[in-house]
Amino acid sequence: MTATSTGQGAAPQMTFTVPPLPYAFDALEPYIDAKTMEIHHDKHHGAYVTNLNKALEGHADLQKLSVEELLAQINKVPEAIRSAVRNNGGGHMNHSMFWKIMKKGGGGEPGGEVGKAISAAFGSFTDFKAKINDAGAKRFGSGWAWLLFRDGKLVIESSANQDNPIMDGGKAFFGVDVWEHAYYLKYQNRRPEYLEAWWNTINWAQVEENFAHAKK
Ligand code: MN3
Repeated sequence: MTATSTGQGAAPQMTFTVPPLPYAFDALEPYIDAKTMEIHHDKHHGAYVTNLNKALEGHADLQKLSVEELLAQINKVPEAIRSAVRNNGGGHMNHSMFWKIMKKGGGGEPGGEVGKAISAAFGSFTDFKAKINDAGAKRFGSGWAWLLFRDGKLVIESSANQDNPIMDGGKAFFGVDVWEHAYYLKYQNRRPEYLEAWWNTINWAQVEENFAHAKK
């Protein structure tokens, strides 16, 4: 792919960047190993951002949009770059949320408004957890399991590849990556074991914040 020069006097180009991981690579040990975090953040997320920026080269109108705006109107993106924007933009948006909802010493049960909303929608935290694990385990191939608002209701869904519920009107604020790259080094084919361990990393304060934002 050839790089496009913007030339002198052109408006500054918006390019997407990988947000720094808000903790050390080994912060989520023993649940998620340091090597997985390093490759996942630097290489996988890095590649999504590089490829998203490449896809948008020469599309000044699209470069002005946030990744959320791009994906919410993915069907209006020119067909020639639509798949690239969908996959790499989705990858960028999904992982940007994923890093933030984990932390060192996370886990436990959610309190606050999100805790109440989860119990009201799914019966109990235990039931909710089982439903997310089930959605993640049953997603064939690569994808994500999500907690989202759809038509004003709190629901659990899974999506393929890097699709995000925003692509068809959902507002996801919590989710888990079930691509093999998220767990294979430590868990190999044991996706349910990874999912079970992952709950010990959750940053519920961040999820509460995401929930308040998504609810609006
Ligand atoms: Mn991933």
